[in-house]
Amino acid sequence: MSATTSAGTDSNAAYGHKAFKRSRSHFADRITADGRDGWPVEAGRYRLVVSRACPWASRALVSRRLLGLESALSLAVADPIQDDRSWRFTLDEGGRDPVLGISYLSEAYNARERDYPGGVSVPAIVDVPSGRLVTNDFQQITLDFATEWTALHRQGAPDLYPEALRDEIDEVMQSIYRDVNNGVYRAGFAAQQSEYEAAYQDVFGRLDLVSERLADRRYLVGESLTEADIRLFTTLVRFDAVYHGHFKCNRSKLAEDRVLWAYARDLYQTPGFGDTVDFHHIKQHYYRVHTGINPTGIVPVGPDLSGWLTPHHREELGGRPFGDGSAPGPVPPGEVVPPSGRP
Ligand SMILES: N[C@@H](CCC(=O)N[C@@H](CS)C(=O)NCC(=O)O)C(=O)O
Repeated sequence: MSATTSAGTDSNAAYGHKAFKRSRSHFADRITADGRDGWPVEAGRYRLVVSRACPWASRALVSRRLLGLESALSLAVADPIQDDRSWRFTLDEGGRDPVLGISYLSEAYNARERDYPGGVSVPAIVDVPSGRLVTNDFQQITLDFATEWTALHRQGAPDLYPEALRDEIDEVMQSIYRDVNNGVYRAGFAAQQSEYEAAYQDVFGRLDLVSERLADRRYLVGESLTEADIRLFTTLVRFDAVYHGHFKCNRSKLAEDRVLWAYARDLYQTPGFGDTVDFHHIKQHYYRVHTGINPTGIVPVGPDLSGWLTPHHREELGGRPFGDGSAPGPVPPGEVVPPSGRP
């Protein structure tokens, strides 16, 4: 089996000498309460396809859990190792997603647009009755979960994108996206020394600022969890396992920054965050798929994950994790991350 990816967005830059550039999501239809793009919010109609390795897809996993959308929006988890046809359902019996009946996510892309030339990416939402991809717009999917899927939210779901705080949330997310979420990729896939060094400076310059911001406040914006925390978390949780080594973001480890490490552990231990994370999938994907930057495909044994479960003491800063709401219930039985992926 080939361990290289298809014309993927995350992996291509390392092979040419062009700067890493993230492509825009091609399918940007939105699933909304009023169905204006032809895709109304409807329980049981759509399937969320993720890889637990992927930080962009993991945003959707966290948000879906926090909002209690699990029974309304079913979940397909792809094998963390893509082959030359990209994401596939080899973790499922017979190598097929049991609901969509397909072996490769590309089949849903093709059902939507024949011979689509771009990369096949997760997260993706597929319309179950027609088998067609609806959206792979990772920036919009979670915002729509928070604001358009409200009729299907669980009782006690938090407001992850409160109107009064949107400007501040957007501003914080924008700089974190540029310098941190995507910054680690720019460092990891840099094809020139100068490009790598610039990205490295961006990553740690921003993390230092974020660490200062979080020194005396529990969450990034306001006093409760928001979309901004979800987006920072999905990068922080991967930091020591893959970005520090594989992407050469190695000035320091997350675990060496007192504030960020406590913040990340606080979120990890909050229901809806850590229970979506599979460290095994994360390491397998990055180290085995990106053969341009790790040609041997050897997956490191470390780091020791036991620290993730240690006390963080962030509750002393106050804050109300779920605002007026409450924590989500247990993970649905079929979605529990196996012990191999947990600390
Ligand atoms: N949809 C977005 C972002 C999502 C994304 O990049 N996901 C990665 C996984 S982390 C992916 O599926 N990449 C496809 C590939 O590398 O083949 C894009 O097109 O840039």
